[in-house]
Amino acid sequence: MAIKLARKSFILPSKELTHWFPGHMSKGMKQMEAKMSKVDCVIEVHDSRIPLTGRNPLLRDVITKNKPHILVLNKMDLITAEDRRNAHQKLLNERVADEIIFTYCKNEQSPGIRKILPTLQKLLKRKLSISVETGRTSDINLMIVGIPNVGKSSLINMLRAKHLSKGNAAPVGAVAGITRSLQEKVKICENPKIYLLDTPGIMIPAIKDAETGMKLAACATLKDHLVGPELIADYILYWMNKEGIYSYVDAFQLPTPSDDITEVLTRIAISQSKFLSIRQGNGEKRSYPNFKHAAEQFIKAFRTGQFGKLMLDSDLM
Ligand SMILES: Nc1nc2c(ncn2[C@@H]2O[C@H](COP(=O)(O)OP(=O)(O)OP(=O)(O)O)[C@@H](O)[C@H]2O)c(=O)[nH]1
Ligand SMILES: [Mg+2]
Repeated sequence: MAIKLARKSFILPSKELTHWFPGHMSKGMKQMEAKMSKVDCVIEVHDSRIPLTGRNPLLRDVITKNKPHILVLNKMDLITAEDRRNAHQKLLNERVADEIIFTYCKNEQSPGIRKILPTLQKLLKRKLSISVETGRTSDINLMIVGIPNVGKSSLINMLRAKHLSKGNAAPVGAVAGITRSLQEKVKICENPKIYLLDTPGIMIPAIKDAETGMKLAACATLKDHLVGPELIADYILYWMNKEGIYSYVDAFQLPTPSDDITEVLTRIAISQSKFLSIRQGNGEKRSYPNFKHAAEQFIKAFRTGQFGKLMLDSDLM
C-alpha cells in the first residue's frame, strides 16, 4: 500500500524558526559556566530518537571544554536495537564524547543506568583513588546537561534510587522546560561521594533547517504550542510516508495511507467524534472536525511508541 506521491522534502509554512526559542536559556548557560570549575565530569543527556540532530554544540565547546564527557542517549526504549547499534557506531566514529551509554530512565534495572558508575570510575580513576593524606577518596561533582525534555532529571532520579534512597526527587515532566534553573547539587552515591547538578535544558542556539526544527519538535524538546500540533503531526506523517512506514493506518483505523494531513486529521477527529462548533458570519453555528485534538492524538501515538520504534535520524546514518 505504498504511496506514490509521498513528499520528498518537508516545506515549512511561513513560520519563523527563531520564534520557537524560550527566553530563560541564556541565564541557565551563565549559571552553568560559573559552576564549571568545580565539575569533574559532564554527563550530556540526549534523545535516542535523534542521536545526531539537535545536540547543543555550546554545551560541549563553551561549557564542557576539556572535562571528561559522557553522552547518555536516553529513551532507548523508543528505538530498535539495530538503530541503536548504528547510532552507537556512527557517534563512536565521530568521537563526540569519551563514552556513549544508552539508557531507559523509567527502569532502574536498565543496563545503561548500571553502567554509569563504572564508567565514571574509569574516567575519573585518579580522582577516585584513595588519598594517602586523608585515607579517603575525593568527592566527585558531575553536571548533567542537555536540551530540554530529554530525561536529565529522570536520570538523576534513577541514579539516586539505585545508589542512595534518601532525598527529594528532581521534578520530571512530559513537556520541555520542567527544570527552570540550576539546581542545588544532590548526592547520588555515598561511597564514593558523588554529587550531581541538575540543569535546565538548553536548546541549540540556532535551528539550521526545517527538518532539524521539526525533529526537535516531534520529540517534544520544544513546547508543542510554539510550533503548533498540526504542523508537528504533519511532519511525523511526512517522515513515516517517506520511510515507507504506515503503522499510523492501523493505529487510527484509516482506510489507506495518505500524505495529506488535513485528510488524516479529519478522519481521526470524525472517528473520535471530536468537533468544534464555530459561529458563522450570519450568526449560525457550524460544526468542524477538531484538528488540534486529532493532531495531539497523532503526536501522542508517535511519542509513546504506538507507531512502532522510530528513530528520526535513521536517514542520517
Ligand atoms: N519513553 C521514555 N520516556 C522517558 C525516559 N526518561 C524520561 N522520560 C520521560 O521524558 C519526559 C522528560 O523527562 P525529564 O526528566 O523531566 O526531562 P528533563 O531533561 O529534565 O527536562 P527539562 O527539565 O524540561 O529540560 C518525562 O515525561 C519522562 O517521564 C525514557 O527512558 N523513556
Ligand atoms: Mg529537568
